[in-house]
Amino acid sequence: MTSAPSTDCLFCKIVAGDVPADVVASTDRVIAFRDIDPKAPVHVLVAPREHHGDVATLAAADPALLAEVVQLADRVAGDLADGQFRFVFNSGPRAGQSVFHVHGHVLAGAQLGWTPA
Ligand code: DGP
Repeated sequence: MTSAPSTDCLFCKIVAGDVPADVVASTDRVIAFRDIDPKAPVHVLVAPREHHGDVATLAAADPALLAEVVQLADRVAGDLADGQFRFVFNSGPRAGQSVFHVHGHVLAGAQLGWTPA
């Protein structure tokens, strides 16, 4: 998938500031904002500013950028919770992906269950 900004992409619009979001942390290349429909006391989405469709595509195109995404997730979990967190990438509609701009879900702030299916 392309890394060009997509006019149809919700998260490209959040990166551009065209759609409001509660941004909790950011770097030159990565942004972290609260999920609109939280599933845990801390539920933050961490995404590269560049458009890549899913995590495997990002890993192939720019592994250093994927590492930056993980590093910002760790920082968010330390800043907003106790540093312990689950980091989930849904990849494909059957796995639950609904926004096709790669993002990891930081879930933290509680004892988490393990019932994905
Ligand atoms: P996924 O289903 O893994 O692609 O995750 C997409 C997440 O994006 C989902 O948990 C809900 C969240 N989301 C959808 N629309 C918006 C929005 O406009 N703002 C924010 N902050 N989150 C959104």
